[in-house]
Amino acid sequence: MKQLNVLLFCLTFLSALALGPASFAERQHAMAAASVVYTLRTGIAEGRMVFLGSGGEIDGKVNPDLVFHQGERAQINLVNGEGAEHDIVIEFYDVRSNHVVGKGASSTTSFVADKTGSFPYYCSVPGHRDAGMLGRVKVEPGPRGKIALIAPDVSRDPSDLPPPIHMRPPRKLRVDLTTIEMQGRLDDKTKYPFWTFNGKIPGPFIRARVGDTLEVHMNNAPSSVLAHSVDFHGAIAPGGGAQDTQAYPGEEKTFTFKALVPGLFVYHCATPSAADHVANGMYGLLLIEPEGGLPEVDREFYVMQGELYTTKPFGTEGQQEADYERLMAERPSYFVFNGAVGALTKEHPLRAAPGESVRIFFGVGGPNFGSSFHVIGQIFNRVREGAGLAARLRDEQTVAVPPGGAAVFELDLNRAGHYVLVDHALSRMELGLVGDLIVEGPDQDAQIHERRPRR
Ligand SMILES: [Cu+2]
Repeated sequence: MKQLNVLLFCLTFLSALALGPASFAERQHAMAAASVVYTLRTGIAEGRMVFLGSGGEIDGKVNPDLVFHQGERAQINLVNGEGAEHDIVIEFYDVRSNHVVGKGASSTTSFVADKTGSFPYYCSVPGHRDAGMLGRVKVEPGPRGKIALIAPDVSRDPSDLPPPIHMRPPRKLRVDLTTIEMQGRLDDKTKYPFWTFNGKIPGPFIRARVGDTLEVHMNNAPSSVLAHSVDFHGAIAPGGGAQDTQAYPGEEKTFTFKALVPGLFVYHCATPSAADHVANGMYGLLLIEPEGGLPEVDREFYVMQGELYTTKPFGTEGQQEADYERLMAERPSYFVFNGAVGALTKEHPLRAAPGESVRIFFGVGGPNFGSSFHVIGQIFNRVREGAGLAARLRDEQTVAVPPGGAAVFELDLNRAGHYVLVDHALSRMELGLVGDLIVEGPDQDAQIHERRPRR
């Protein structure tokens, strides 16, 4: 999973040029063009304590060779797979990671691979190197070749949500969530190692009514590297269920809660670092309908916004990887609706007909940036948020939705045309954040510029 990365340090390079003549070595360093990421998991194999490769070419290999090309920025993620204390050391490069203490703990270390050769990496906890935790870093001369790109669509179709509940007594509902780490299409020619609920972003739209009891089955796929969990903002319980649902790869956890408060609520993975899990795609919406449901509309849609932090700039083709430093600095490289660039334009635009009323369940996964949600060419006739999802706002142009927040937007469509979903912080359009609402058919002349009855 964590494999090839090429990150241009343009600014460093430009500033190196601006500073005038520098030594060849300094310029080489400034031009250190590339970042390559490997993930190692500690474990036991053939009765020995070892590092196990995780993802990509090294997946499942014992003490794999970590191959870099000269000048690449090397990043090694270490995940504690069995619980003993470990670290990773590469003496030649003076690299020492933080110790990972306890199962599931992780650390990241990086260096510039500027000298070619073969160098040992090992665990420096006394006895562990001799017990088997020893491998090799290989730094090869010359640039790395291009990689093939085939990755599935991870974006959820915004029309993929359950129908309204209407009138029925409260009952018990079973909710199945499976956490899946997978390569997916981030852009036309770019893939990314997403973490998902049920293989799509956002996760499944969960629909209940007030008074229902939700029995959540949280399965962490056996192919996962990390622990995952789920925190329901609509569950009034410690952590929203996050403590009860922490699941290691291959485990199932259950958590039951009663839907006490009607509203539209975000759910998300809450395994540390939660920001990392959310940025990688682990969020979704839970609707708890008030008794009797919401007023009927012609169409409903499900849209969520999030941002990604990648090792290479927006628009780079090939393999992208998560950049933890950018995440901590809150410097996103992509903003997306429903998980990927083009999710709501090329892949799954919203479609409706003139004369129809549409409802958009809109939430922000984030993890760090809210949305100034706006539809170009439309005014929100009704906006529902807070107490009982009453239409608190009417005829609004732009509405702020914070990270971990959600609101219901209703539009009465009269005129055919192409309308555009945006965050009105419009720079984000250039970083992938745009969706299409395509209204096709004859205009409803009688309705144009007329009000529908108040709901
Ligand atoms: Cu997670």
